[in-house]
Amino acid sequence: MSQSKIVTIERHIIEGERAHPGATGDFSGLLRDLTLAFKVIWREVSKAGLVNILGLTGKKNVHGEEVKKLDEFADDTIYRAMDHGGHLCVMASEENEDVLQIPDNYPTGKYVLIYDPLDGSSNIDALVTIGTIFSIYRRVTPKGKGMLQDCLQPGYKQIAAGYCVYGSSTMLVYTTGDGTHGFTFDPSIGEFLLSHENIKIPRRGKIYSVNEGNYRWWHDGMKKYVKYLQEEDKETKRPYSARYIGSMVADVHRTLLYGGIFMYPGDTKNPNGKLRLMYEANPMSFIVEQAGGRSSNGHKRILDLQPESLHQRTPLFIGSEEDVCIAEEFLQGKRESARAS
Ligand code: AHM
Ligand code: MG
Repeated sequence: MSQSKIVTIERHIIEGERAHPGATGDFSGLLRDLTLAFKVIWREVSKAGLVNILGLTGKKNVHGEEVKKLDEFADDTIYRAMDHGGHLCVMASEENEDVLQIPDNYPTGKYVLIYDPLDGSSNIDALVTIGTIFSIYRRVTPKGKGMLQDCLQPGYKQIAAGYCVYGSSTMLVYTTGDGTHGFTFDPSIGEFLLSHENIKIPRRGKIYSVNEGNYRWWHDGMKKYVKYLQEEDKETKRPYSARYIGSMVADVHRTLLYGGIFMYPGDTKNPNGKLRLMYEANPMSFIVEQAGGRSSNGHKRILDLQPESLHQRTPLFIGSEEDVCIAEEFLQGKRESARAS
């Protein structure tokens, strides 16, 4: 008989909470509500090609980008799944300029939810893998409705983070600071089942992932690093392969499983790159660090950055410990080529 146990995400969360004496079950309730939202989003995403849901709404989000219907649907679904549970005091979504308040008629709780409802949305029409990303913090204000300061906490204060990738299979990956675990969705029973317990990212990979179309705007260190990855060296398994989906959640998911590095650097055109600290970089960094990987803006650990605004952007270098360390050496000008200077 197979020795592998069948564990749903709900059971995993409850057992994780049991390990913490004094836990009220509040946190399990929060994650359970979120899981329901992912199932609802999965249902819409998986029939995107069948129904007349694709196409632009004609509106622009706070970053000036066109919003697709599925983004709005996902944004709305998470808010509606989470506003009434009594677990949260405030939310913030990548699609909304300001924090999202809990309605007056519902109780408030001690947690803060920050989410990117549908990352990689420019790929929706091509049926490429996209995903939802989330971060959970404990509130810092004492009670009642939460405020901006509850959201603007550095990433190391996250108490949980995760993402749900809607791909050829759908998978939920999360951490509460006790390792990174993956659950594959079985649509026939409507459950996320433990499939990847305690994920460990390889110490070094052989894949790099970056939008090389931006090469002309890259800084010198970045250009030299990518050249280094393309040189031949048997010992370090170079040249690396290049893979870039253009959907961060999918690119980082692959990096987590296979190793290597995903990068969205700052450059002369966009000094802070494209990705958002609160919605994308912080949760992915917590997940990757919990799997033994590393994440940085080239100079500092992402999780140590003090956010100043909800939608601030940051350069991101994330993946295998050794790969990110070498990238940092190039970016900081401490290394120019294969040999350390
Ligand atoms: P989004 O949240 O609006 O989808 O934008 C973020 C996405 C990331 O998923 C992806 O890594 C990046 O944008 C791709 O950007 P680019 O097309 O500049 O390479
Ligand atoms: Mg995004």
